[in-house]
Amino acid sequence: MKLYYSPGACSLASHIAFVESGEDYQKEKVDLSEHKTESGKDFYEISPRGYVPAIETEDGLLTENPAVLTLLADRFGTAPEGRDRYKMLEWIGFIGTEIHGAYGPLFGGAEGSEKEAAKQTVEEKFKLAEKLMDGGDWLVGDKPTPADNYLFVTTLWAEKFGVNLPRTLQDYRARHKERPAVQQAMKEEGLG
Ligand SMILES: N[C@@H](CCC(=O)N[C@@H](CS)C(=O)NCC(=O)O)C(=O)O
Repeated sequence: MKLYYSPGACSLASHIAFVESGEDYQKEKVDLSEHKTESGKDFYEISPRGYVPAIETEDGLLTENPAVLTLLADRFGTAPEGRDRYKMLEWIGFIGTEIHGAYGPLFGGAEGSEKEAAKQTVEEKFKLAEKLMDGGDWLVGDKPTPADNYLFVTTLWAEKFGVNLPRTLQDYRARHKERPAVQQAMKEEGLG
């Protein structure tokens, strides 16, 4: 498989899953401001949506975090079974639409009161995430799934935009940073 990614973007969640799997894979960086790949291709020609993550599989291109993260969890044996599988999907939906979505104005360059309002919305979503986690170390079960990788990436964005994180999510972020796969994927993306 091949991962199209951009440093520090939501594709880092998939990148961590690839590293953690220990499987062979390829990756190519995408400059999202130009929608050009590292090898000079127009990314829209590869993926009309123009978003990362995008993965090339034997069956063609797959995009959208819920699909990509679930496929990787299935392939790499990190998908929980039974009801927990749906709990993982529930989290991926919540993270994508509620948390990632709430960052939209911040990624869009909002300033002043618009920026402050967006930060407040993101903070409220994190408070809700904290409540839903109910004191657990990971989102589902006793080990991280790709849903955790995704939530982790959004906690990194909190650092970037000066969003206040609840204490338990600061600890959650720190727990991820101890994972060797997280350290390696971040290093490969040039993140500190
Ligand atoms: N609906 C997509 C959104 C993914 C997304 O927002 N990707 C961002 C990076 S985190 C991106 O590629 N943005 C490029 C752009 O806006 O053109 C998904 O869930 O995968």
